[in-house]
Amino acid sequence: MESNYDSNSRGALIVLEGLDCCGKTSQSSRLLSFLEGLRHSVESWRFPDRNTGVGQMISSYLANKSQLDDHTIHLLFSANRWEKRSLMESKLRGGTTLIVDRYSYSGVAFSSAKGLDFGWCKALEMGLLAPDAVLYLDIPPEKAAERGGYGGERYEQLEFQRKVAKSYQILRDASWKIIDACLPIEDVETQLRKIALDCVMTCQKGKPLSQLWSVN
Ligand code: NYM
Ligand code: MG
Repeated sequence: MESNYDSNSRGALIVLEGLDCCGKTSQSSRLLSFLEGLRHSVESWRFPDRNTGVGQMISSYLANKSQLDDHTIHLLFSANRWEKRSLMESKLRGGTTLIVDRYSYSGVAFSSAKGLDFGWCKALEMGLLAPDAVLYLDIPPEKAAERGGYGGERYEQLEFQRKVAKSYQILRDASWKIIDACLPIEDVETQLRKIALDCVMTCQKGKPLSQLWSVN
């Protein structure tokens, strides 16, 4: 019996990554409106998810209201993704596309920029769902700093962001889509729309879910 229904049909996991102030958050919401406008089932997520208990500990650390050992905060960031894993999987399998502002790559890039072992940071992410697309909004750290949006949170300093940019370069693989984030906001948006739509269509047709750290 032939059927048009493909059990692998699902929503797409689309991740936006980049330095602080690269424009991820505004692009995520633009992308959300675009896909909603096309009547796709879509949600916008972000990590850290500050709404959970773990997320509140992270938020307080980022606001310099609490001090934590570097490994400990790394574990919390990772736990914050693990606690959302099953919901993420059910949303995707249910056909909802997720646009996710930061994911495991931020975890590895920021913590390894502090000097934590790269392999150790990556290991904790093993088994989380692998994105169908990683969109990296590429901006020189100096340009991001000029945007003046650093909100006084921990990590939002030029010297540190330079290190994070280097870590992202090590993490990057051929599947990442690198977008020049210095372009006008509408041009960045146009590029993201195209990549995201392709990705949504591919997943709708049927694509098995995979896990980190597989290469797409
Ligand atoms: N961050 C984010 C990490 O250090 N590790 C992680 O796993 C994640 C998801 O949190 N400077 C850092 C990057 C940001 C900060 O994120 C808060 P945002 O997107 O600026 O609210
Ligand atoms: Mg920030």
